[in-house]
Amino acid sequence: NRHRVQFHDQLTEDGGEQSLLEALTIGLTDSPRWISPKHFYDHRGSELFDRICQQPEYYPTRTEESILEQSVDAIADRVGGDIDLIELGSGASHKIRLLLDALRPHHYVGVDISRDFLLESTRRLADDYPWLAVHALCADFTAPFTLPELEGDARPVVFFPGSSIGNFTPREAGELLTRVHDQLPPGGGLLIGVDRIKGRDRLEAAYNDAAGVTREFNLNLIHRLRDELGAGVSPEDFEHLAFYNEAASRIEMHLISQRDQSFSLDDQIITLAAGEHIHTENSWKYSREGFEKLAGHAGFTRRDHWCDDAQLFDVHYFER
Ligand code: AVJ
Repeated sequence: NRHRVQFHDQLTEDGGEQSLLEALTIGLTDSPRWISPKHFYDHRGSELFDRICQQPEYYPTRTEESILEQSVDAIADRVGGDIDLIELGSGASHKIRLLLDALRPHHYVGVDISRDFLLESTRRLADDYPWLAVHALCADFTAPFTLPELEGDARPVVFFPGSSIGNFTPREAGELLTRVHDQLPPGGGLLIGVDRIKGRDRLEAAYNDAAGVTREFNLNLIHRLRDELGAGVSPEDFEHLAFYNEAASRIEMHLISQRDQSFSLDDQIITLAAGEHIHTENSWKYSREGFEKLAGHAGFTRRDHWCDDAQLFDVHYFER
Protein backbone atom coordinates (compact mmCIF):
# COMPACT_ATOMS: atom_id res chain seq x y z
CA ASN A 1 0.00 0.00 0.00
CA ARG A 2 3.05 2.25 0.10
CA HIS A 3 2.15 5.73 -1.17
CA ARG A 4 -0.97 4.30 -2.83
CA VAL A 5 -3.17 7.36 -2.65
CA GLN A 6 -5.92 7.91 -5.22
CA PHE A 7 -5.76 11.56 -6.12
CA HIS A 8 -8.73 13.61 -7.37
CA ASP A 9 -8.28 17.23 -8.33
CA GLN A 10 -11.45 19.31 -8.48
CA LEU A 11 -9.54 22.60 -8.30
CA THR A 12 -7.91 22.14 -11.68
CA GLU A 13 -10.64 20.02 -13.31
CA ASP A 14 -13.26 22.71 -12.79
CA GLY A 15 -11.13 25.20 -14.68
CA GLY A 16 -13.47 27.80 -13.23
CA GLU A 17 -11.12 28.43 -10.36
CA GLN A 18 -10.53 32.08 -9.62
CA SER A 19 -6.84 32.95 -9.67
CA LEU A 20 -5.12 34.27 -6.56
CA LEU A 21 -4.59 37.54 -8.42
CA GLU A 22 -8.31 37.89 -9.24
CA ALA A 23 -9.39 37.00 -5.71
CA LEU A 24 -6.97 39.36 -3.97
CA THR A 25 -7.64 42.19 -6.40
CA ILE A 26 -11.38 42.01 -5.70
CA GLY A 27 -10.92 42.18 -1.94
CA LEU A 28 -8.11 44.75 -1.91
CA THR A 29 -10.04 47.22 -4.09
CA ASP A 30 -13.20 46.82 -1.96
CA SER A 31 -14.13 49.02 0.99
CA PRO A 32 -13.42 47.95 3.66
CA ARG A 33 -10.60 45.83 2.25
CA TRP A 34 -10.58 42.06 2.80
CA ILE A 35 -8.88 38.77 1.85
CA SER A 36 -10.59 35.39 2.25
CA PRO A 37 -8.93 33.20 4.94
CA LYS A 38 -8.73 30.31 2.48
CA HIS A 39 -5.71 32.13 0.97
CA PHE A 40 -3.70 31.58 4.17
CA TYR A 41 -3.17 27.96 3.17
CA ASP A 42 -0.33 27.74 0.69
CA HIS A 43 2.32 25.21 1.78
CA ARG A 44 3.99 27.66 4.18
CA GLY A 45 0.61 28.79 5.55
CA SER A 46 -0.50 25.20 6.16
CA GLU A 47 2.74 24.60 8.07
CA LEU A 48 2.24 27.78 10.10
CA PHE A 49 -1.32 26.70 10.91
CA ASP A 50 0.01 23.34 12.06
CA ARG A 51 2.37 25.25 14.39
CA ILE A 52 -0.49 27.43 15.69
CA CYS A 53 -2.19 24.21 16.74
CA GLN A 54 0.81 23.45 18.99
CA GLN A 55 0.86 26.82 20.77
CA PRO A 56 -0.13 26.69 24.45
CA GLU A 57 -2.73 29.47 24.00
CA TYR A 58 -4.45 27.79 21.05
CA TYR A 59 -6.76 25.51 23.03
CA PRO A 60 -9.14 24.32 20.20
CA THR A 61 -6.85 21.65 18.70
CA ARG A 62 -5.67 20.22 22.00
CA THR A 63 -9.20 20.25 23.42
CA GLU A 64 -10.81 18.61 20.40
CA GLU A 65 -8.10 15.94 20.37
CA SER A 66 -8.69 15.20 24.05
CA ILE A 67 -12.44 14.87 23.40
CA LEU A 68 -11.83 12.49 20.49
CA GLU A 69 -9.34 10.47 22.54
CA GLN A 70 -11.56 10.22 25.62
CA SER A 71 -14.75 9.49 23.71
CA VAL A 72 -13.45 7.40 20.81
CA ASP A 73 -15.30 4.26 21.95
CA ALA A 74 -18.57 6.13 22.49
CA ILE A 75 -18.13 7.80 19.10
CA ALA A 76 -17.46 4.43 17.42
CA ASP A 77 -20.56 2.93 19.09
CA ARG A 78 -22.74 5.80 17.96
CA VAL A 79 -21.38 6.07 14.41
CA GLY A 80 -21.47 2.28 13.87
CA GLY A 81 -19.58 0.06 11.42
CA ASP A 82 -19.33 -0.28 7.66
CA ILE A 83 -18.50 3.34 6.93
CA ASP A 84 -16.37 5.51 4.66
CA LEU A 85 -14.79 8.58 6.28
CA ILE A 86 -14.56 11.87 4.40
CA GLU A 87 -12.55 14.59 6.14
CA LEU A 88 -13.11 18.22 5.14
CA GLY A 89 -10.06 20.45 5.60
CA SER A 90 -7.86 17.48 6.42
CA GLY A 91 -4.65 19.57 6.65
CA ALA A 92 -1.91 17.53 8.31
CA SER A 93 -4.36 14.64 8.98
CA HIS A 94 -3.38 14.31 12.66
CA LYS A 95 -6.87 14.10 14.18
CA ILE A 96 -8.15 11.37 11.93
CA ARG A 97 -5.52 9.04 13.41
CA LEU A 98 -7.35 9.19 16.72
CA LEU A 99 -10.44 7.66 15.07
CA LEU A 100 -9.18 5.24 12.43
CA ASP A 101 -8.49 2.22 14.63
CA ALA A 102 -11.86 2.49 16.36
CA LEU A 103 -13.98 3.36 13.32
CA ARG A 104 -12.19 1.08 10.82
CA PRO A 105 -13.60 2.78 7.73
CA HIS A 106 -13.30 1.11 4.30
CA HIS A 107 -12.18 4.32 2.60
CA TYR A 108 -10.70 7.57 3.87
CA VAL A 109 -11.01 10.69 1.72
CA GLY A 110 -9.00 13.75 2.75
CA VAL A 111 -10.38 16.94 1.20
CA ASP A 112 -8.18 20.05 1.27
CA ILE A 113 -7.41 23.16 -0.77
CA SER A 114 -3.62 22.88 -0.24
CA ARG A 115 -2.64 20.33 -2.91
CA ASP A 116 0.96 19.43 -2.04
CA PHE A 117 0.30 19.49 1.68
CA LEU A 118 -2.71 17.20 1.15
CA LEU A 119 -0.64 14.75 -0.89
CA GLU A 120 2.14 14.63 1.69
CA SER A 121 -0.19 14.03 4.60
CA THR A 122 -2.39 11.44 2.87
CA ARG A 123 0.73 9.54 1.73
CA ARG A 124 1.94 9.38 5.31
CA LEU A 125 -1.49 8.15 6.34
CA ALA A 126 -1.46 5.44 3.65
CA ASP A 127 1.99 4.33 4.90
CA ASP A 128 0.83 4.11 8.49
CA TYR A 129 -2.55 2.43 7.83
CA PRO A 130 -1.89 -0.27 5.20
CA TRP A 131 -5.42 -1.69 5.57
CA LEU A 132 -7.03 1.63 4.59
CA ALA A 133 -7.97 2.79 1.06
CA VAL A 134 -6.79 6.40 1.02
CA HIS A 135 -8.07 9.09 -1.34
CA ALA A 136 -7.01 12.72 -1.61
CA LEU A 137 -9.45 15.24 -3.04
CA CYS A 138 -8.08 18.68 -3.77
CA ALA A 139 -11.09 20.96 -3.65
CA ASP A 140 -12.27 24.32 -2.38
CA PHE A 141 -15.22 23.55 -0.18
CA THR A 142 -16.20 27.23 -0.02
CA ALA A 143 -17.53 26.53 -3.55
CA PRO A 144 -19.88 23.68 -4.50
CA PHE A 145 -17.92 20.43 -4.62
CA THR A 146 -18.86 16.79 -5.07
CA LEU A 147 -17.78 13.93 -2.87
CA PRO A 148 -15.90 11.30 -4.92
CA GLU A 149 -17.72 8.10 -5.82
CA LEU A 150 -16.37 5.26 -3.70
CA GLU A 151 -16.58 1.55 -4.35
CA GLY A 152 -18.89 -0.54 -2.19
CA ASP A 153 -21.95 0.47 -0.24
CA ALA A 154 -20.51 1.68 3.06
CA ARG A 155 -22.30 4.56 4.80
CA PRO A 156 -20.44 7.84 4.29
CA VAL A 157 -19.56 9.81 7.42
CA VAL A 158 -18.20 13.33 6.99
CA PHE A 159 -15.62 14.42 9.59
CA PHE A 160 -15.29 18.21 9.77
CA PRO A 161 -12.94 18.92 12.68
CA GLY A 162 -11.18 21.96 14.09
CA SER A 163 -14.10 24.38 14.00
CA SER A 164 -13.19 25.13 10.38
CA ILE A 165 -16.94 25.71 9.92
CA GLY A 166 -16.29 28.87 11.97
CA ASN A 167 -14.69 30.55 8.94
CA PHE A 168 -18.07 30.62 7.21
CA THR A 169 -20.70 33.21 8.02
CA PRO A 170 -23.62 31.52 9.81
CA ARG A 171 -25.61 31.78 6.57
CA GLU A 172 -22.78 30.23 4.49
CA ALA A 173 -22.28 27.59 7.18
CA GLY A 174 -25.97 26.71 6.86
CA GLU A 175 -25.57 26.46 3.09
CA LEU A 176 -22.46 24.25 3.38
CA LEU A 177 -24.20 21.96 5.87
CA THR A 178 -27.21 21.77 3.52
CA ARG A 179 -24.90 20.84 0.62
CA VAL A 180 -23.21 18.13 2.71
CA HIS A 181 -26.61 16.89 3.92
CA ASP A 182 -28.00 16.70 0.39
CA GLN A 183 -24.99 14.65 -0.83
CA LEU A 184 -25.36 12.09 1.97
CA PRO A 185 -27.68 9.10 1.70
CA PRO A 186 -30.20 8.54 4.52
CA GLY A 187 -28.18 7.34 7.54
CA GLY A 188 -25.04 9.20 6.41
CA GLY A 189 -23.27 11.00 9.23
CA LEU A 190 -21.61 14.29 10.12
CA LEU A 191 -19.06 14.40 12.96
CA ILE A 192 -18.18 18.05 13.42
CA GLY A 193 -16.00 20.00 15.86
CA VAL A 194 -17.18 23.48 16.85
CA ASP A 195 -15.52 26.05 19.10
CA ARG A 196 -17.80 27.41 21.82
CA ILE A 197 -18.67 30.96 22.77
CA LYS A 198 -16.63 31.76 25.86
CA GLY A 199 -14.95 34.62 27.72
CA ARG A 200 -13.00 37.19 25.75
CA ASP A 201 -9.63 36.62 27.47
CA ARG A 202 -9.25 32.99 26.52
CA LEU A 203 -10.46 33.62 22.97
CA GLU A 204 -8.20 36.58 22.34
CA ALA A 205 -5.15 34.81 23.82
CA ALA A 206 -5.68 31.92 21.36
CA TYR A 207 -5.33 34.29 18.39
CA ASN A 208 -2.47 36.32 19.88
CA ASP A 209 0.01 33.62 20.92
CA ALA A 210 3.14 34.88 22.64
CA ALA A 211 5.45 33.14 20.15
CA GLY A 212 3.90 35.19 17.32
CA VAL A 213 2.95 32.22 15.14
CA THR A 214 -0.59 33.51 14.48
CA ARG A 215 0.91 36.88 13.58
CA GLU A 216 3.24 35.17 11.09
CA PHE A 217 0.28 33.15 9.72
CA ASN A 218 -1.71 36.36 9.15
CA LEU A 219 1.33 38.04 7.55
CA ASN A 220 1.69 35.05 5.20
CA LEU A 221 -0.88 36.82 3.02
CA ILE A 222 1.64 39.64 2.52
CA HIS A 223 4.31 37.04 1.69
CA ARG A 224 1.97 35.60 -0.97
CA LEU A 225 1.23 39.07 -2.38
CA ARG A 226 4.96 39.72 -2.64
CA ASP A 227 6.25 36.31 -3.74
CA GLU A 228 3.42 35.02 -5.95
CA LEU A 229 1.91 38.22 -7.32
CA GLY A 230 5.02 40.39 -7.41
CA ALA A 231 3.41 43.19 -5.38
CA GLY A 232 5.88 45.64 -3.85
CA VAL A 233 4.89 44.97 -0.26
CA SER A 234 6.85 44.00 2.82
CA PRO A 235 5.63 42.09 5.91
CA GLU A 236 7.38 44.73 8.08
CA ASP A 237 4.86 47.31 6.87
CA PHE A 238 1.87 45.44 8.37
CA GLU A 239 0.85 44.50 11.89
CA HIS A 240 -1.36 41.65 13.09
CA LEU A 241 -4.63 42.39 14.93
CA ALA A 242 -6.98 39.78 16.41
CA PHE A 243 -9.90 40.53 18.74
CA TYR A 244 -13.24 39.09 19.81
CA ASN A 245 -16.28 40.82 18.35
CA GLU A 246 -18.72 39.80 21.03
CA ALA A 247 -21.86 41.20 19.36
CA ALA A 248 -21.16 38.99 16.33
CA SER A 249 -19.73 36.00 18.35
CA ARG A 250 -16.64 35.96 16.22
CA ILE A 251 -12.89 36.45 16.34
CA GLU A 252 -11.74 38.92 13.70
CA MET A 253 -8.24 39.08 12.26
CA HIS A 254 -6.94 42.08 10.38
CA LEU A 255 -3.66 43.30 8.90
CA ILE A 256 -3.00 46.96 9.64
CA SER A 257 -0.92 49.05 7.28
CA GLN A 258 1.90 50.64 9.31
CA ARG A 259 2.41 53.52 6.89
CA ASP A 260 0.96 55.23 3.83
CA GLN A 261 1.90 52.90 0.99
CA SER A 262 0.89 51.89 -2.49
CA PHE A 263 1.71 48.91 -4.63
CA SER A 264 0.56 47.57 -7.94
CA LEU A 265 -1.39 44.41 -8.44
CA ASP A 266 -1.45 43.57 -12.14
CA ASP A 267 -2.82 46.77 -13.67
CA GLN A 268 -4.34 48.20 -10.47
CA ILE A 269 -2.65 50.45 -7.95
CA ILE A 270 -3.66 49.77 -4.35
CA THR A 271 -3.16 52.66 -1.95
CA LEU A 272 -3.29 52.06 1.80
CA ALA A 273 -3.27 54.78 4.42
CA ALA A 274 -1.33 54.35 7.67
CA GLY A 275 -3.66 52.54 10.09
CA GLU A 276 -5.88 51.14 7.36
CA HIS A 277 -7.17 47.59 7.89
CA ILE A 278 -7.35 44.57 5.63
CA HIS A 279 -9.89 42.16 7.14
CA THR A 280 -8.42 38.66 6.74
CA GLU A 281 -10.50 36.29 8.86
CA ASN A 282 -13.67 35.76 10.86
CA SER A 283 -13.90 32.78 13.15
CA TRP A 284 -17.43 32.32 14.48
CA LYS A 285 -18.07 30.70 17.84
CA TYR A 286 -21.34 28.88 18.70
CA SER A 287 -23.27 27.77 21.73
CA ARG A 288 -24.07 24.06 21.71
CA GLU A 289 -27.77 24.79 21.09
CA GLY A 290 -27.03 27.44 18.47
CA PHE A 291 -25.02 24.99 16.40
CA GLU A 292 -27.59 22.21 16.79
CA LYS A 293 -30.23 24.60 15.47
CA LEU A 294 -28.06 25.49 12.45
CA ALA A 295 -27.52 21.80 11.60
CA GLY A 296 -31.23 21.11 12.18
CA HIS A 297 -32.17 23.78 9.66
CA ALA A 298 -29.82 22.09 7.16
CA GLY A 299 -31.90 18.91 7.58
CA PHE A 300 -29.68 16.99 10.01
CA THR A 301 -30.96 14.97 12.97
CA ARG A 302 -29.01 15.32 16.20
CA ARG A 303 -27.58 11.97 17.34
CA ASP A 304 -25.01 12.73 20.02
CA HIS A 305 -22.62 15.28 21.44
CA TRP A 306 -19.33 15.19 23.37
CA CYS A 307 -17.38 17.99 25.02
CA ASP A 308 -14.55 18.63 27.48
CA ASP A 309 -15.13 19.27 31.20
CA ALA A 310 -14.40 22.99 30.83
CA GLN A 311 -16.90 23.14 27.90
CA LEU A 312 -14.49 24.91 25.63
CA PHE A 313 -15.24 22.86 22.52
CA ASP A 314 -18.06 20.67 21.16
CA VAL A 315 -17.99 17.58 18.98
CA HIS A 316 -21.45 16.97 17.50
CA TYR A 317 -22.72 13.91 15.66
CA PHE A 318 -25.65 14.32 13.27
CA GLU A 319 -27.21 12.03 10.68
CA ARG A 320 -29.29 12.55 7.59
C1 AVJ B 1 -9.00 26.72 10.98
C2 AVJ B 1 -10.65 28.41 11.00
C3 AVJ B 1 -10.55 26.82 12.76
O1 AVJ B 1 -10.35 30.10 13.31
O2 AVJ B 1 -9.29 29.05 14.88
C4 AVJ B 1 -6.30 29.89 13.81
C5 AVJ B 1 -7.89 29.34 11.86
N1 AVJ B 1 -6.77 31.48 12.45
N2 AVJ B 1 -5.66 30.99 14.19
C6 AVJ B 1 -9.53 29.28 13.71
C7 AVJ B 1 -7.02 30.22 12.69
C8 AVJ B 1 -5.92 31.94 13.38
C9 AVJ B 1 -8.78 28.44 12.66
N3 AVJ B 1 -9.73 27.62 11.85
